[in-house]
Amino acid sequence: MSPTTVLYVLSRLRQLGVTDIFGVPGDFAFPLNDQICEDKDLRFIGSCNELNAAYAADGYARIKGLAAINTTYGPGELGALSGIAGSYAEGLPIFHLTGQPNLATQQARAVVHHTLGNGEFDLFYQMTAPAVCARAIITPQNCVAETERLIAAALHHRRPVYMAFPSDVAVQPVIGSSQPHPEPHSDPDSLESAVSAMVDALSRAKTACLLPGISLVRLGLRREATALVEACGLPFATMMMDKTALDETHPSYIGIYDGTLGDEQVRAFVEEADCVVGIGAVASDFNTGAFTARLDRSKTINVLPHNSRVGNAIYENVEMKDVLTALAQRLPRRADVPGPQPSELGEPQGKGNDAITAEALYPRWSRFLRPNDIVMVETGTSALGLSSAKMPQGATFHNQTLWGAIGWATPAAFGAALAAPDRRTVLITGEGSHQLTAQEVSQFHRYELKPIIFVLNNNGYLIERLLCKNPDVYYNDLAQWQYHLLPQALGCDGWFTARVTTCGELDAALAQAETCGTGAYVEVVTDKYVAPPLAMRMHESTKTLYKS
Ligand SMILES: Cc1ncc(C[n+]2csc(CCOP(=O)(O)OP(=O)(O)O)c2C)c(N)n1
Repeated sequence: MSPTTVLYVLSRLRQLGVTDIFGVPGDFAFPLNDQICEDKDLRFIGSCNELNAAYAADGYARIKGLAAINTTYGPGELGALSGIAGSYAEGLPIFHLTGQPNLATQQARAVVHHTLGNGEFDLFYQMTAPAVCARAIITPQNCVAETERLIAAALHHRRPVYMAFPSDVAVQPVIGSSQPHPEPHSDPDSLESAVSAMVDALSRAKTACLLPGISLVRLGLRREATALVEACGLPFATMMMDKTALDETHPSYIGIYDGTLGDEQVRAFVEEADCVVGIGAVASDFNTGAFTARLDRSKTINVLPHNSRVGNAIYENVEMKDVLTALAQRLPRRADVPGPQPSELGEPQGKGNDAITAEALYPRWSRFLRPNDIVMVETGTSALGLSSAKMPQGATFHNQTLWGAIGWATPAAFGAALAAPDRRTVLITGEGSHQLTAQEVSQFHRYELKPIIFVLNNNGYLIERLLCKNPDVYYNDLAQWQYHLLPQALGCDGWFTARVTTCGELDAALAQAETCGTGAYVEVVTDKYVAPPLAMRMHESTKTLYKS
């Protein structure tokens, strides 16, 4: 007997490493919900809402390489759509499985709940189109082929895909069979031309460096990229979105390159190099220090997932993995290009009853981090302050640098923690962002995870105060919450919680959070305008940031 359409899809997702599916159940999705729960190798992870489910899946995919969510028709799936769009921007393959009314209902154009009441049933399928790289409405006949097409698309593009199951189709057996699509491979001639051009360019360069980018992480190529760094001996910097693409304790690491807003030594070294090799780095606003980075295209190489550029020449059909491996074999090791030492945040300032300044806070947070931590940092001033904190060995820094949806980090930290329960998850979020999705804190306790959560309470949307015309305008103010009381209300029994307003209290809370052995939630209260230096430089750079 053939498996049902849903069972077929679930078995393929399991083979790819998905063990948890985030979502909110609903009647049109019951056949999917039920079949997930009946599978002993899968868990249905009930989220507080669909947006949070999508963010949790995004965090999970950052650790495991891919993830899945399950929503119901209409309001359910649309709730997730903004999160799915974020995963698209940030290059994460998420499988969005949604349940639809059965075919008889659709054909009768019946007025049923979760519709606009106009008999149109494909509207949400249409709405999802720009936020996914492939989509399908499943039938028994197309299920196998469409599943393989969508898996191949999601893994090739590292973007979300969408599958809709009419509720009767969800439990019907698949018809036919198919094979997984072959993985993409490089065209040998194109690969040879690309790699030769890169080796030539680098051999002519007196100074050179690498800029490893986020796509190598998304493709799971950390090992290959590190091998290249070690083979060629060249220094590497990373941009904001790419932070910890490679280990920051590596001796070849020189720091974050962020145009004129970042470290001047790193800027000068990168921009004065005769050749800069990007490995999937993206020249976005926050990656380029508000577009102040100056990299002459003629002296840059960019190795992208499926093609490469050397100066102005593009080489199609070359896989990043093959290019990295070939370069590691063919580039001579150079010891003649010494780079600067990465800067650190220095000694924490302040003690006892001193108020918590930026110079007190960010160095303390930096010192708190441990090897292999998952560090989830929200959009806002905290991400800017922590971008130049040197991460310990194996620690990975995660931020939604391109999509930048506030509220993402709290559920994403939950998803990441669930994906790697043996690693410590540290979430750092502004209180304004936290207000969007704070209820997802409850899930950590529900699934016996013990995160360490810092909520930076600076009485409003500080990064917006620094970017808008009038910092004190009231749209940047917030309802005042008792943040440190939230874990208890959200069922996180036994957690260590604290609200700290002085350096002494902060030190005590950090020590407790480190050793308490439970989840920890610390509200860090600062003055309204306590901002790290990079946020202040952003404040001074609105002209280039908004290209006026
Ligand atoms: C979903 C969404 N809505 C609105 C914004 C605009 N926005 C960007 S940062 C920010 C404020 C962040 O404030 P907070 O989390 O308190 O951090 P702070 O900068 O104060 O440290 C807002 C509202 C956004 N990025 N995403």
